[in-house]
This record gives sequence, C-alpha cells and structure tokens, in this order.
Amino acid sequence: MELVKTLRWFGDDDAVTLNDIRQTSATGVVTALHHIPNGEVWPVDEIMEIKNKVESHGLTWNVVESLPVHEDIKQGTKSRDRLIDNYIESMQNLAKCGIKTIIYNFMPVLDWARTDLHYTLPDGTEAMYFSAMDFAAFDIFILRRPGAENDYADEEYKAAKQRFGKMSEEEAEELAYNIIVVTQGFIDGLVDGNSSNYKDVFLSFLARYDNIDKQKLRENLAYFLKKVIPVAEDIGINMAIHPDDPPFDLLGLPRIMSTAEDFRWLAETVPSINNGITLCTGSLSALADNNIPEMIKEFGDRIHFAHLRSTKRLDNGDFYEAGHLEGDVNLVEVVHELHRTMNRTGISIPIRPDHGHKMLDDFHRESNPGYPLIGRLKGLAEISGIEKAVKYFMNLDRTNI
Ligand code: DNO
Repeated sequence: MELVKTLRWFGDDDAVTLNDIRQTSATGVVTALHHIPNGEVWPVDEIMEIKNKVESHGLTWNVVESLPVHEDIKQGTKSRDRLIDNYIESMQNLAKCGIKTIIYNFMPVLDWARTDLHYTLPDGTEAMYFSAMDFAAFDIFILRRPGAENDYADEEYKAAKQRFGKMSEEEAEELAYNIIVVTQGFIDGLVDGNSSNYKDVFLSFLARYDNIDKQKLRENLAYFLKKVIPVAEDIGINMAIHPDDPPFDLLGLPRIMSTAEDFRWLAETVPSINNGITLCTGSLSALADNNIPEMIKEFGDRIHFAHLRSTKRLDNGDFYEAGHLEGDVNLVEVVHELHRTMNRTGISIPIRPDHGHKMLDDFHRESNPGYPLIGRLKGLAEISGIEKAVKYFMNLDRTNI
C-alpha cells in the first residue's frame, strides 16, 4: 500500500498547470470549484467538467479542497439551514461524480495567517513566516480592533507598539493586505481586496463573533455535523476537517480545532468515521504541545487526508515554514505512523506536500503563496523518499531499492 500522492491545483488560473503536475510524480490533484461563490450549490456538470479535464491529463481528482463552510453556518445565523441544504446538495453532486473526500474548515473569517510571505532563508529560497509581534502590531495599531490590546501581555503590547512605530505606511498597508487579502483571496476570498475600506469590512466580519465563544462555535459545528455526516454515511463521502492554522487564538476569535482534545471532541460529538480529519502536520506543529505521531495513533482511522509539511518554532512565538525534512516535524515518524494506520485499516491515505519553498524557476512564475511548483516538487520527492525507506524497513516492500 502507498500514500496516494497529490498536488493542489487551483484550476485554469493556476500558473502551475495539470501538465506540470503530471510531471511531478503525483498521481492526483486536489481542487475545488473556486469560481462558485461560497454557499451556492456545485452543479454536477461543472464538477464533471473539472473531473474530465483532470483525467484527460492522466491524473485523478482525489480530494475536494475545499467545499467551504459559509460564515453564516459558522455563526449559526438564521440562514444556516438553507446553506447546509446547499452544502448537502453539493456533497451529493460530488458523490454522483465519484469524488468522495471533502475538506473543509471551521475557522472563523480567516483561512490561515502569515505575516511575511517572502521570508528569505540563508540559501536564497523563500518561506512563509508568522511573526507574533507583527501580527499584534497589525491587530492593535493597523486594524485597531476594538479591545485588541486586552488580548496581549504588557510586554507583547510594548513590542508591537515599537514595531508599529518603525513601520512605514506602505509596510503597514502591505502587512494588512497580506493577512486579509493575499493569503485568503485565492482560496475563499471573503473580503474584496479592491475596495479601499477592506480593513473595515474585515473588522465588521470579526465583530460578528463578539458573542460567539469556543463553546458556541463548537455547538455550531456540532449542528452542521449532525446534519451533514448522516448524509455523508449514506453516499460514502468522507469529511475531513482541517485544523486551525495557526493552532492558537488570533484576533479574539474562537478556535476549536487546534489540539488532540479538539479532535477528541469532534469524534465524540459525531462518532461516525465519515466525520474525519485532515492531518495538517504544518498547522498542528506550530503548537509545541501537539504530538503529531501520537495524534495519528489515536485518530488514524479518521485521517482521510494528510497535508505534510514542517514548521520551525522560534522562542519569541514566531514560526516559519521549514523544509519538509527540517524544522519541528519529524516526517519520518509521521509517514511511519501513517503506514501503520494503513496496514491496520487497509485504506490508502491521500497526501499532498503542503506548501513549499519558493526556489529556482519558481521566481519566474507567479504562483499562489505557498504553492510554487519546484518547492512542492522537492517536498513531494522528499516525502516519497521517506516512504520508500519506511516501507523497506517495515518489510512491506523490498523491491526496487
Ligand atoms: C492553506 C490550506 C488551507 C486549507 C483550508 C481547508 O494553504 O492549508 O487553505 O485548504 O483551510 O479548508
């Protein structure tokens, strides 16, 4: 048995083409109907169009990443039932087309957060970086979120103030634009970056969570799952929630999918195995307490997809995306545990090298942040090498070595 190797493809607008992906040794892609606004139904003919395109390049569409959950469902507003019905219809349409694994997340407003998209490493390649101080400066002084200062310790507040004081207006604007628009727009752009008041719009989205704490957000996720998972069971769909990225509190928003305890809550709330997880090693690793191999041991049966990458945590609370063989994640152990899981369940787990450093020819091609071709090709090659060795030493496969 093998991990199923995939790469993310953002559709026809992606500078990385299906022909490119075919040459990386990936056998599949993960993609979505990115052009359909969040909350609307994905029609069968449009799903089929993309599926056929992917297959005409000798690839398989293995996983939907993502079928986004509308903010109204996360907030539990009146329109949620209609939106959940739409969601279910999209699931049914995907199942009709034979696409059976769906990723989603339950992070309020932001899909992920980084402060520097071009952090240069000593070898000249670029990674994405999260600076706790820059993020605080953004939150308190650029966005001016009401009450933000109360979420930081005195020292953090002072450091952020100093940092902000040294920023030019352009730098401050770029930081806000990166966090609110650049990293979000190509995935599930909530905020229109062309409008001059995009920061105010963003603030108004955050304000909708003023009365939603962790408990309430959990209730809203449970409500969604109790409607969606029985259908998933009937039609053979595996749902795979993506963990919070990063897995700690941001912008005063509740976070409910950051730790093993959160995964446990998920499994206990709706025990069906169709109620699964995307094991995102990069996201989870930004929290030192997350023991990823142990999480695989505990939740392996529910891991329907894995994002494999690493981060390097720094003492000041920052982290950056390290190379796949570096940083704080031991991908050898991760791949080993995934294989032990697959041996037990008899089901192959699809993976993708999540993100990659920008390197070499990537500097001549405008790809989405985190998704350059060569950097991901390197990650995929490294993961494939690890897997070959793991299988050899597990005595699963001693051929072709
Ligand atoms: C970022 C990705 C996320 C992920 C969604 C899943 O690079 O890991 O955008 O796809 O959170 O819903």
